[in-house]
Amino acid sequence: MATEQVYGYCPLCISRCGCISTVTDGRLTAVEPNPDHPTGRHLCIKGRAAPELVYSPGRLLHPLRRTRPKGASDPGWQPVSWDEALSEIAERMQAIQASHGSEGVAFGVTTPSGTSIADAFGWIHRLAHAFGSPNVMFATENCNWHKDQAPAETFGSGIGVPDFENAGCILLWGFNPAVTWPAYADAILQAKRRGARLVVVDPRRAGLAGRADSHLQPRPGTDGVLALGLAGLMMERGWFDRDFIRNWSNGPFLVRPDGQMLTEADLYGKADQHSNNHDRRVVWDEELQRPLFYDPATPAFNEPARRPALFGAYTLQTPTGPLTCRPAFDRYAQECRAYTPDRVAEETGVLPEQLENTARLLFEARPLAYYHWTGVCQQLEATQIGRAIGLLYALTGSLDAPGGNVRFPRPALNDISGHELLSPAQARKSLGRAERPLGPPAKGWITTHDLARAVLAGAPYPVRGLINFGANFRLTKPATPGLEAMLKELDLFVHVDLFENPTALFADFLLPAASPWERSGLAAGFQLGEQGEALLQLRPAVVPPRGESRSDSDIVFDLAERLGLSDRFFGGDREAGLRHVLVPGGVGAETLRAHPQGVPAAGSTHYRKYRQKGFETPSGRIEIYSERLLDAGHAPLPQFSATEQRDAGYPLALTTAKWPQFCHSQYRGLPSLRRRLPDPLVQLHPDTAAARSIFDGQWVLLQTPVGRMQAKAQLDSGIRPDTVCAQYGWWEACPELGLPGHALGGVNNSSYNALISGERFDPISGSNGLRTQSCEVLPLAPEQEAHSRQ
Ligand SMILES: Nc1nc2c(c(=O)[nH]1)N[C@H]1C(S)=C(S)[C@@H](COP(=O)(O)OP(=O)(O)OC[C@H]3O[C@@H](n4cnc5c(=O)[nH]c(N)nc54)[C@H](O)[C@@H]3O)O[C@H]1N2
Ligand SMILES: Nc1nc2c(c(=O)[nH]1)N[C@H]1C(S)=C(S)[C@@H](COP(=O)(O)OP(=O)(O)OC[C@H]3O[C@@H](n4cnc5c(=O)[nH]c(N)nc54)[C@H](O)[C@@H]3O)O[C@H]1N2
Ligand code: SF4
Ligand SMILES: [Mo]
Repeated sequence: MATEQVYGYCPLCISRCGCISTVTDGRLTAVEPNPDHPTGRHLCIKGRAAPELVYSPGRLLHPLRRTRPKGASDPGWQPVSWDEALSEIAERMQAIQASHGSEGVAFGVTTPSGTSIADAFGWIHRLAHAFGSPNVMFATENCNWHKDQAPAETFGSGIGVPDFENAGCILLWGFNPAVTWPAYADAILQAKRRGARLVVVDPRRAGLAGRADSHLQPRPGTDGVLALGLAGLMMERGWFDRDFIRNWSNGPFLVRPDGQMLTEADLYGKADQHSNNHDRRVVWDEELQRPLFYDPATPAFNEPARRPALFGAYTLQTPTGPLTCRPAFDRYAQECRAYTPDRVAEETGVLPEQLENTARLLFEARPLAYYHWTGVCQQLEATQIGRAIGLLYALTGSLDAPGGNVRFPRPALNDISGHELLSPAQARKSLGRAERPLGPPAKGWITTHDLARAVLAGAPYPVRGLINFGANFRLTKPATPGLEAMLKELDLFVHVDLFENPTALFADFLLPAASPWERSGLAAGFQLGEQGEALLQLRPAVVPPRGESRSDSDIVFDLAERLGLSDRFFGGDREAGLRHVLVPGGVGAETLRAHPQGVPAAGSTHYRKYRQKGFETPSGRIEIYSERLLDAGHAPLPQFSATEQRDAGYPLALTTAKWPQFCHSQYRGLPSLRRRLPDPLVQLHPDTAAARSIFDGQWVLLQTPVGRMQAKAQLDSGIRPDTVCAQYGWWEACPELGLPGHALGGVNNSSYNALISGERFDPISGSNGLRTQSCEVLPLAPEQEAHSRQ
C-alpha cells in the first residue's frame, strides 16, 4: 500500500484551515489538521469529509449539453467533448458580442468564502474583463461587501484583521466564527484564556455567545439603533479616545446648517487672496479661539492645531452674514444621543443596564478588536449599520493599533483580475451602477435582480449570455421576480460546477469542475494575526481530476484561447501566469513547491500607519461625516428608519444563519454531513412554540407575505422569543441515506429565500433584507408532514 501525506490547506471556506491530506494508492483517504500551520489546529467536519466530496457519486464527470427545452425537469444532458463544448461556447459568446456588445455577456462566480472558487477567482474576473464585460454576478452584496469594501467609506480600507492575540476586548457583531470561521473561534478562545473580554451581538445564543462577558440580543434588524445607542452612551460618559477623534477623524470639521461642510470659500468668498485652496475644510480651535483650515491634499492645517473643538456651535462671519456651524462630531453625538437607553431598549430589546455595562466594557477593556459579518450585512440598511458599528469602533481609537483591527503586511502579488483591461466607458456600464454608484457595481459586481431586468426587459441594455462558475442563486438570492424566466430567456447559459444544482438545470452547457483536491491553489495571507497574514502557500493537487473534470482556471485559460484572448492570458501558459502573480513577493513557484507548508513572505508589522500616510479617504481622516455619501444623496451620518418589514399578521422576526455541517446550498448529498443534520431546521423559543402548539421536532410552515417554506422545529431557549431563525440552501437529496431533496416550489419546498423579497434592498449597496422580514410559524398536521418527507 503506497501512502503519501501532502501538506496544504482546506479551501472550502474562509477559515482556510492548514491540513495534511493522506493519499493511499492514489486515492484521497483522509484530511487532518496540521497544527504547525497558523490556521491548522483544528479541522471541521466538512474538511474531514473531503474524501466524500471528491468521490461523491453525484460529481459531474463530463461536459454536458442540454437536449430538452429549458424549464423541463430533465434537461436531457448529453455528453460532449471539451473541444466541442468550448468551441461552441466561444462562438456563441462572440455572436452575442457582435450583436449586443461585450456587456451582453455576463459572468457569474460563487463565493470564495464558502466554496473553493478562490483558486480561480482572479482568473474568472480576468476572463470577463479581457472579453470586455463589466458584469460579474456575485453574492457580495449579501456577503463580504460590508467588511471588505463598504468600510472604505469610513476608514479608507476594509475591516482589517482583528489582532486577537493582543486585544483587550473582542466584539463579534452578527458573526458566529464557531460555525463559520473556526480558526478565528480558536484564536478568540485563546485570547479569552489569557484574559481578553468578549462581547457578542446576536439575537441567538449561538457559538461563543454563551462564553461572552456581554451578550446583547437585539431584535433582528435593529443593530444600527443599538450601535448608535452604545456610541451615545460612550460619548456621554466620556468613554472615547478624544485625541484620536480630534487628530485622525473629520469629527472637528465644521458643518453648515444645510449639512454641507464649511469651506474656506464660505468664509472669505472665492476672491480671497489669502489662499488658493478654497476647498479647505474649517475647524474651530478652542484654545486659539479662531478657525483653522485643513487641506486634505497635504493633509495638514494652515498652522498647528491646538485643540480643535468636537462639540458646540460656532458662529462665523461670512460675506453673506453670520453662519452658525457645528463640528461634524457634535452632529454625530446629537444623533446618537437621540437614542437614549430607554429608546434603545424599546426598539432593540437590549436593556439599559446591559447597554451601559457594554459601552463601558468596550472602552475600558480596549484595545478593541472587532468583526461583523452577515448578521448585519443581510439587511435593508446594511451600509449605514456597518457605518454605525465602524464609528462606534473608531471611538475606542484601536484602529491599526496593537490589539485592534490591523492591516498586517501580507504577501504582495500581482493582481490578475484585469480591471485595467476594461475601458472606463465599459466599466461604467456595470448593471446597477447608475443606481448604486458607491456599491458593488462600482467594482463590476452585479445582482440577479439587475441581471433579470437586463435579460427580460433589455434595460438598461440587453444581456443574452451568462458564463457562470459555481453558485446556486436560485437558492441563495432572495425571491427575484423573473429569475427562472431569465434563465430560460438567455441565449447562452454555461454553468461550471462539481454538481448539478437547481440553477444548473437551466444551463445550455454544464461543465465539470475539478474538486480542490484535484487542482492546485495559491493562498496569500490567512487573515489570522501577523504570522498567518504573512504566509504564502501553494497548495498542490493531491489526486488527479476525476473523469474529465478540469480546474476552473484551466477552463478559463482554454476558453480565453478560443476567444482569441491568449495574449491577455500569458500565451495560454498557466505556469507563466503563476510566475507573474508571484513576482512582487519575490518568492518563486519553485520555492513554494519546495516548501509545501508555505513561506512567510511579508515584512514586519508597523502599527498606526495612518500617522505616516493618513487614511485613504478623501479627507485623509476617518470619515465620521461622509461627504461621499452626502454627494450621492445618502445620509452623511448613519440614520435608521424602521427597517424591519413588520407586516400585520406576521408577528415574529425572521432571520437566518449558517450551520457547521454545510456551506450554503452545498453538501446535503454527503452522507457523513447529512446524517448529522437530516432535515431543514427552524429555531424557536419554547414559549413561542408553546403558544402555537408546536413541539420539538415537528414540521412547521413558515409564512411571510412573499412565500412559505417547511422546516422542522428546533426549540432553543437561547433565541429571542419574538425571533425565529431558519436554515437555507436545502434542495439536495442524499440517496445513500434515503433522505429527500426539497423541490423548489413543490409541497416540500424548504427554500428560505422564497420568503424574502428580492425587490427591496439597501439603496447604497443592494443588500437584501434576508434578516429583516417578519413572519408567522404554523404547525403542520401529520398528513401534511408526510409530504415534507417525500
Ligand atoms: N459552516 C459554514 N461556514 C461558512 C459558510 C457556510 O455556509 N457554512 N459560509 C461562508 C461565508 S460565504 C460567509 S459570508 C461567512 C458568514 O459568516 P457569519 O456571518 O458568521 O454567518 P451566519 O451564521 O450566517 O451569521 C452570523 C450570526 O448572525 C446572527 N444574526 C442573524 N440575524 C441577525 C441580526 O439581525 N443582527 C445580528 N447582530 N446578528 C444576526 C445569526 O444568529 C448568526 O449567529 O461564513 C463562511 N463560513
Ligand atoms: N437565506 C440566506 N441566504 C443566503 C445567505 C444566508 O445567510 N441566508 N448567505 C449568503 C451568502 S453570505 C453567500 S456568500 C451566498 C452564497 O451563494 P452561492 O454562491 O450561490 O453559494 P452556494 O449555494 O454554496 O453554491 C455554490 C455552488 O458552487 C459549486 N462550487 C463549489 N466549489 C466550486 C469550485 O471550486 N468551482 C466551481 N465551478 N463550482 C464550485 C457548488 O457545488 C455549488 O453548486 O448565499 C447567500 N444567501
Ligand atoms: S472550517 Fe472546515 S470547511 Fe472551512 S476551511 Fe476549515 S476545515 Fe475547511
Ligand atoms: Mo458569504
